[in-house]
Amino acid sequence: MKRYVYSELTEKEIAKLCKRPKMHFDDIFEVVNPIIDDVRSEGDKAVSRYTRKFDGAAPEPLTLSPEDEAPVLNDEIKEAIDTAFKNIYRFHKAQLPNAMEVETMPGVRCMRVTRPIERVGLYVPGGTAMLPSTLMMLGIPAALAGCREIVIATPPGKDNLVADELTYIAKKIGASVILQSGGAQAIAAMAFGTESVPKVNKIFGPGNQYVTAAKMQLQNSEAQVAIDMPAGPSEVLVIADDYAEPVYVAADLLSQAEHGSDSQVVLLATKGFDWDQCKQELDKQLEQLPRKKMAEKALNHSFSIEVESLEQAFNFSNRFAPEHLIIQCESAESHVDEIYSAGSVFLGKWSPESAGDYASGTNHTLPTYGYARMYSGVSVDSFCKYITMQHLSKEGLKNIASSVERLAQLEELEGHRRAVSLRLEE
Ligand code: HSO
Ligand code: ZN
Repeated sequence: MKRYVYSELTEKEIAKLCKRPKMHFDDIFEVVNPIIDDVRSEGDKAVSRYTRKFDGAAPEPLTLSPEDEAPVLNDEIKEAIDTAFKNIYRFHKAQLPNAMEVETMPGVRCMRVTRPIERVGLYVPGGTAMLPSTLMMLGIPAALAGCREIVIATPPGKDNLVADELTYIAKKIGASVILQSGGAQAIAAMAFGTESVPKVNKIFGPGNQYVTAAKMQLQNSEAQVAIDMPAGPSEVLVIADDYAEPVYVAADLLSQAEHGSDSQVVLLATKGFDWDQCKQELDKQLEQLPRKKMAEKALNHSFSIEVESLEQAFNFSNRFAPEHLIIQCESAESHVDEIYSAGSVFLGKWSPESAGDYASGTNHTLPTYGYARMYSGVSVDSFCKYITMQHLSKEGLKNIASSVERLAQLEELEGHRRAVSLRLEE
């Protein structure tokens, strides 16, 4: 990990460190666009063909109904999932929005009601890791919001089967369909709908560059589908002071680095932090990781900065806008007001990112690539729409009439003015 000293960095260098590596989508679009076109015109047939081609699997049937599945899990795994499920459910249940009504002027009542997005598609990546946690993070808020149809897409394993952990969770969230396919073909199937896959209104979930590219293309297409957020590699920024435990700091950096060789890992620490021990721990703990190669590559393009004060650290962190921010400082909670941009924050030395990744209750589908500056992570809100309504009494209309009429005149929209004046003429 490269180490910089904050006070020696120029403004230009700081800006460069906050930039993420450029993603090159042109080549990927060339692969993804024909897949999208084929799925649109041929439906299931194209989805199966591409699944065979890219995943080397030919699941039959292409879709499963969770209702008909009888997953078998050992007690320990079941208990682990159930504990996480309960906590995620509790935290997300508290997010359910309340109906709202405001009388803005006497007789003018404005209301807002919430409705679920009817059909949603949840993408659960396969590839280098099977991710039942991601299905909980997407499925639980979808179920709480009241989405009528929940479609899951996930690449089949080499044995042509969807993991029992996934079918177990699919049943708990009341999903109606599991599409046994991944990649751009699965995203296109959910966006357009096929013979066996219902068309959805919004697609959620992380994925590789092909999945991301397909989501980007489809949200701007005739498919009329929304997506959760733009995606980039996973990332963590750790802020550590003299009191931080180097062993834990190293472990947290590695837990993010093992996600992929493109993971972004950043450490901001004071001069008094035990840098040497942290470096030794990184080397030592890295050796013990089965995904050592991936984590090592991620660390090679990661960096650390020695800061003079925590104020400097928070300034940089807010500019960087990390997906995860871990604060290992003496009184971590006292810094909450200094945080403006981050996907999810972990306060104090007993709060590893892994807790939020799996089981504490917060969501792990978060904005990456600096998008925490303007996006939030997935929540119940992501599965809801808000509809405003109003009711005016005659008195109410009288009360706002002059304002509406004058503004309509100003905009030279006579029809608008008349819709009010006509009513009040009698
Ligand atoms: N840290 C990942 C989520 C995850 N971790 C899933 C383990 N499983 C999100 O950036
Ligand atoms: Zn993780």
